[in-house]
Amino acid sequence: MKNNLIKATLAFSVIAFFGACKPKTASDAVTGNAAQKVYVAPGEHDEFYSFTSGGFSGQVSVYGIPSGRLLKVLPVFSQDPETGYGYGEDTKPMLNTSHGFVPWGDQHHLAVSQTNGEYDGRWLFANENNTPRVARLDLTTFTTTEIIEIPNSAGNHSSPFVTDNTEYVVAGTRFSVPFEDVNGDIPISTYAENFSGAITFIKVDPETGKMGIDFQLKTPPVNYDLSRTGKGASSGWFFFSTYNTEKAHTLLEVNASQNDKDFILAVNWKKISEMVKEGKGRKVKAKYAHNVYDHNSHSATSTILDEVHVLDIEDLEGVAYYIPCPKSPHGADVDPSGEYIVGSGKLASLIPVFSFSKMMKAIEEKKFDGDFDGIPVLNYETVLHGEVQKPGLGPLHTEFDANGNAYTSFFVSSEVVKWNVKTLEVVDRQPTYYSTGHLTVAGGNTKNPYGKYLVAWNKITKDRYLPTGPELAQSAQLFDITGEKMELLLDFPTIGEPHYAQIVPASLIVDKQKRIYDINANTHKHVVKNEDDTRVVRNGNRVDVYMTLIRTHITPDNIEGIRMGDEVYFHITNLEQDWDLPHGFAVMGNNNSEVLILPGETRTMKWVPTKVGIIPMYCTDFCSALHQEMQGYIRVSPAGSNTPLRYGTGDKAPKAE
Ligand code: K7E
Ligand code: CUA
Repeated sequence: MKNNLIKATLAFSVIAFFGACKPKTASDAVTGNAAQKVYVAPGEHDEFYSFTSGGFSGQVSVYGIPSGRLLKVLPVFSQDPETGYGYGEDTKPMLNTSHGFVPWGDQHHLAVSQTNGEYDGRWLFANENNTPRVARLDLTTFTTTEIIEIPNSAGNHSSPFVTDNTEYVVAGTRFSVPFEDVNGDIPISTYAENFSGAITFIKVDPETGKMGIDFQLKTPPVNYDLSRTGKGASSGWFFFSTYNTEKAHTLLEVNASQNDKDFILAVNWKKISEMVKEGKGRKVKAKYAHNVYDHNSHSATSTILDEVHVLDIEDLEGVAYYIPCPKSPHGADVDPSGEYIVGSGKLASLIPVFSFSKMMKAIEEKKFDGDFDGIPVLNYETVLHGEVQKPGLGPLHTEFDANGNAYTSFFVSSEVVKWNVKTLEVVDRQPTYYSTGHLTVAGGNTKNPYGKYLVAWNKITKDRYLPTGPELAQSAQLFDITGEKMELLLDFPTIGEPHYAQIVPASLIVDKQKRIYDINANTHKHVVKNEDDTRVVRNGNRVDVYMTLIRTHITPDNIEGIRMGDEVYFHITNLEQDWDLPHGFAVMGNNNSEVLILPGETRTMKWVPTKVGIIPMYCTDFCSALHQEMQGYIRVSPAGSNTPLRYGTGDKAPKAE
């Protein structure tokens, strides 16, 4: 890596010295017109959105491509003080789980909804590893509108991946665990007998996008890493990479790396979904949360469900097969035609490419090498299209362009390698800085990739940016892939640790953008649609403040009669009906966060006074020239005092008695 860096620096000085001519070592340098290719002039828009996972930040960030400009961080699985997501009373239910309120998540993979194997730009699905969940974001508002928990699962890593018409979103478990209907208070060493894997199929309503678990496959206790849906010829199938076929429960780095080959599990989901319709399977008790946000009531609800439909995979005939795949495969990726399935063994020194038609033939002719826990194992050679020889070290993920090329990321040898899917020849390789995890080609997992750009999402940054103490921002690297050789254009830092991303043409999304919420459609339980209806209501020690915000005052902005021991709920409606005019709201000492209220929205913030006296409140979002005037006071009296409840703004503000 050091060498690469020195070469790159040298090459760069060569360019600087001789102008824009392409140096001999162009393979690891930036060419003269790179800046032009990523320059999006002020006021111009990027051609693509990149929805990028935030890893341990739990959020999703949105970048413009090719500029690499950060457009927004979307709160999904973690509380967000910038918007109040997960802090305010109306969004808190989004983070409810069977474990109670979980304010953080580990977000790795994203999937844009598809129609006919292409992005349709309607929804974005996001996984959460730690407390297994799948979220759906609405791309008209760029907000999280639904989160469903995955029971019988732990470490929801092989997720979320969608079928070619978004019939299903899948969620494969990383850890095998005992199912919830068996007593889990058992020795860990009984892993092989008592633990199970789970692959969950979440049905998506084609109109509303609403999710519900249709069925779960109970499988042998292996770890599921990643997956891809079939398309074209292989439409109706799903491919899951597995590791730990050794069934180890300790020191996996050694014990789960014993077998020469693990598996890619091929599953005919279409057939299984028909079996479910015909009544196959059984109900299993399992607790999981289903959280839904409503854009009219501007509120979320959380429901705890208690049952899932389970099918034991070994009981199913003719729908599941194992493809042997060398050395703990990470990615399992399907090319645009649907014919080729690429396995990426983390410890392998070659890339096996499997043929779907050969697989179907082998199944027909029953060419099996025995079985693994009751599931037929296909013969490696029989289903192999071929191997990419000496591609690099530590292949992780592969995406595709529209011209028959594949692009694979290499963590250990720190590079991106382009190879031809049919001939399996390496076409080009470019170093990355450093240790790439995922890579994303625009539309690279669809039937018709857009190609043009590739982004390598790197795990290690080292010296790419100005140092920022012991922790550095992760680096993303943008390549132009329109030519035979890939060309490095740009580095840009990311939020959290990026894993996968989806790069989507802006044209699929921009026209559907919502600009305001219609105040007339607001059905929030505590909405106030004009200032005359604002009020403060006491009920025992609960005080409800029905409040409005409009440029540039708060109604009511003077409130008296709050007492120590009260619980105060501010229900705040933003009366604006113009684009880009949020107001924010905060009270001194409020121990949650501000709430950001968009035009036409209502938000509820809870506040418990902590001392007697005068407490200021104000608008936190710079909304007009007189934003700084958008403020008010709350008078807090001792517990049991008889200060009357009085409130108002301007003429209506309480006067001295
Ligand atoms: Cu980062 Cu997809 Cu969780 Cu590979 S995974 S890098
Ligand atoms: Cu409203 Cu600042």
